Amino acid sequence: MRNKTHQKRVAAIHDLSGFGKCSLTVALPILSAAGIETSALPTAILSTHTGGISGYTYHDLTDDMRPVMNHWKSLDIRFDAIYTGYLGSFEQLDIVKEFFDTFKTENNLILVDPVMGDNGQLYTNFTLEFAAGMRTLCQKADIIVPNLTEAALLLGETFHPGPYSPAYIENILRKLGTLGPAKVVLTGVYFKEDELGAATYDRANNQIDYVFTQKVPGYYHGTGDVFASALLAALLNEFSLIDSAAIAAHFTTASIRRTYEANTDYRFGVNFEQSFPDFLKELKLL
Ligand code: PXL
Repeated sequence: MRNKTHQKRVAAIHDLSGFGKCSLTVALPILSAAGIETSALPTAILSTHTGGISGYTYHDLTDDMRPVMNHWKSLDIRFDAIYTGYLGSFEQLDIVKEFFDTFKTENNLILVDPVMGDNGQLYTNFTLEFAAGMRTLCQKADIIVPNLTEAALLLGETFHPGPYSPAYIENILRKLGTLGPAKVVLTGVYFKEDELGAATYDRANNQIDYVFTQKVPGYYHGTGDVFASALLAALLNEFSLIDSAAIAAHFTTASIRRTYEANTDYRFGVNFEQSFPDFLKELKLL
């Protein structure tokens, strides 16, 4: 049963990229729309994200993160989930681990999106050394949401482009589960060229499920953040792992399709805002 009186609260630890929707400019509106209070701990402030746009400004906030954490602790703020994404420096991995140790309870959820790369490539500013550090952060998570590039980086394996076979995906899911998280949601999964989706793995009952949607041509920035934020919104609204992944996949695909049809620059992020009515209906909030 959903507790109607307790409003859930998330700590969102991501960068704030002013233009080019991703990270906090995606997480905040999506979680808020789903009725969830969201506190932001920015890891860096950029003029735009770093994907395909040159000349961006970058202000690292590593030195501010511990003071923010300590202030929140002094106020005895509790979180129903801690949601991490793009981290701006190696040292932030340690700070985020401290954040987990400080704010983890028996009932809350740590969701780590191990943002590092896509399409077989590391994002600008990321290294294989950082990937090894990210693996140690994933060990402390309840649920991780890598794409197939990030999964390969976490496992120290070579990235393979799709289409994939169920055996290949299931092997990756189980190996990611042995890193520590009880649940894994792997994105960028497809068995046929015209589909794209996600695979979910629940280590407790060894359950693997899939959700697929019709593939929209092109590659759009910030869609991993849209998916992970919508997934968390659904989980905190008490949907099951696979139902949450399906809700997130429908929301993300609808947002990509609208952006594709509007012929928007793929770097600017997707129009997820106009998918909110359908998203809220799927969440049974409308
Ligand atoms: O969406 C991932 C992401 C988040 N934040 C920043 C990025 C990227 C991907 O390139 O550059 C700053």
